Amino acid sequence: MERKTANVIVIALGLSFLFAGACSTSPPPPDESEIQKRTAEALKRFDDMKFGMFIHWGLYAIPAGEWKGKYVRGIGEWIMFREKIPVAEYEKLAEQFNPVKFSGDEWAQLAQDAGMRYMVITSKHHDGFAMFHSKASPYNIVDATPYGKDPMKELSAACARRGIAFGFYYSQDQDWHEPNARGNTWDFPEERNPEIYLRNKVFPQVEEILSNYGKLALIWFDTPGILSEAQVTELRDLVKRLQPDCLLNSRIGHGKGDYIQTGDNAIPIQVYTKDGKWEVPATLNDTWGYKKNDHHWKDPRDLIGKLADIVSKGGNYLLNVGPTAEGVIPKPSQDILRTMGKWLEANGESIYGASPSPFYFPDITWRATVKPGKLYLHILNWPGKKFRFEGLESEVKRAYFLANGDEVPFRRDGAALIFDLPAQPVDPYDTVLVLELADETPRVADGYRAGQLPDRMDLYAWAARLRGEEIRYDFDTLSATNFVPAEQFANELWWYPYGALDGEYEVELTYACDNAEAGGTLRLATGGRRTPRKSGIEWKVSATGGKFVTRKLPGKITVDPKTGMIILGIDGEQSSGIRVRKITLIRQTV
Ligand code: H79
Repeated sequence: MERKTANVIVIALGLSFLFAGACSTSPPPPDESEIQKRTAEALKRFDDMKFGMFIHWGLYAIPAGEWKGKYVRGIGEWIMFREKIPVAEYEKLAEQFNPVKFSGDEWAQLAQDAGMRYMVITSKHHDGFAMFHSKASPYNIVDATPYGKDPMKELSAACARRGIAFGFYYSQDQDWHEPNARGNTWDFPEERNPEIYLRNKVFPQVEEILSNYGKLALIWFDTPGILSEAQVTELRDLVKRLQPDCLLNSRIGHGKGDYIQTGDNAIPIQVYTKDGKWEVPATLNDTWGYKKNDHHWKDPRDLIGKLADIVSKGGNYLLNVGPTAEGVIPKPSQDILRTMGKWLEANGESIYGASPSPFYFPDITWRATVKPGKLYLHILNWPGKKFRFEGLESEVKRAYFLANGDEVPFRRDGAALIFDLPAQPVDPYDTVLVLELADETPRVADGYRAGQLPDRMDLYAWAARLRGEEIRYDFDTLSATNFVPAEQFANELWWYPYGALDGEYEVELTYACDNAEAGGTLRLATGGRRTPRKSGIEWKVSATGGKFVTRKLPGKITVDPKTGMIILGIDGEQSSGIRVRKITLIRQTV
């Protein structure tokens, strides 16, 4: 089997050189101004979609987070890397891959039921295995598995029938199957010649995915690393020549993308519009590829709130499912997504095609989206029967709940509006209150506009990425808990400023701690994804008698516009029960 594969690779090598040669005689890419125009139009369509389905599906769904009887921590599709599984051994998984329960129609129907307007699926992840029929490499689902069919044909067609935009994820830089790509250090020598890998695999395969599956809304590249700017430019030109309307994400590298990805599961803390369109790739549990032991499903309340939060800040939400090796999307994922779809059925007007908030967000009570003449207030944490909303100067002609049309009484009190709300939310996840305005675009009072942050800023646990396998968020107490120490992947809160903060800050902590839980060390640090952490504040956690209190921490942290994240961790064997509701940053004026 290995010998056979090797032979086919040699033949494929020869063919693909011919193939690459053929490209140079095909028409040149459209001129740059035409590309820019088509890209701007595609971006507008993409911006309107707001919500998409990400699908991570590959050979890693077979081990499903377990290798040789042992549980493997971390994201499931990284199992080959984490366990340093030799190519020859990992390749054998293909012989078992037979997703007889796969139905492109069912997957596309689920996306439609969820209110998702686009879909992005792994055509090839870091493990190098093509989930489509590739002539460029025999290591693909048609030629190397007993299944022998190309599921991407069925899936792309099912999406097209439903008007769901379709795109492919393609790992262009890491490929653990190839000696000249980045990533596999356990099988192959250190020297790499990515040019060989690009000519023989990436360019031909990207040409295949652009040629055989209809119109692609986008190609989603990932983890840029060793490819040069010239190589990435060639990759971009290839895509734009074959499909000028196909968008490229920023993870193509070297600033050649058309729109930005935030970090995985990373939501900016405030409205973020200065760098153009962006998208948050996010998981429904703690993995992308299927893991049989990961039952840490996010609450629909969290996900619907995050959708409103992201759209309020100018982003799209790309939410992942990890189908099994049989081709089934796990039932909990399906249930969660259909719950989101129900909410969108009633409230989609406030999401699709909406513009971001003109206000900054002082807390987690509400978020805001905008359409001509309308302001949508997404009430995520019910404020009780009186809701005081500050900073809107435009005259409000009418206020009503989007889900049922019920009028909401209100009056003005200077710069504030006071709404009379029912005692209970209309929707348990996000009640949308529509304000019909006398103005086409809302006029916002000075001091309340997005980008005008006050000197005291709350960062709530809800708005942080929960990082680690044990940490949990609790809606009743609005707090994160279970800061269990872990050797790898510590349980932490990560906030992403994305340029919103700049300066030196003192910090207050709002938290609850029983006597028995006190004494551990709380760490507050800043860092980037590629830059080392800068230690900020260390503080011995004191007991609060179990009640929520706010305490000033000693020292300061420094955040500049380039700071990737603000990190809060608690070390201490006894500390897991501590509850963290928020930190408050107090800007120091020089
Ligand atoms: O496709 C998904 C991930 O597989 C991919 N991006 C999303 C969309 C991704 N590639 N790299 N990363 C995410 C960062 C991964 C870092 C880690 Fe690890 C991989 C942490 C644990 C496994 C590298 C290996 C650092 C520690 C071990």
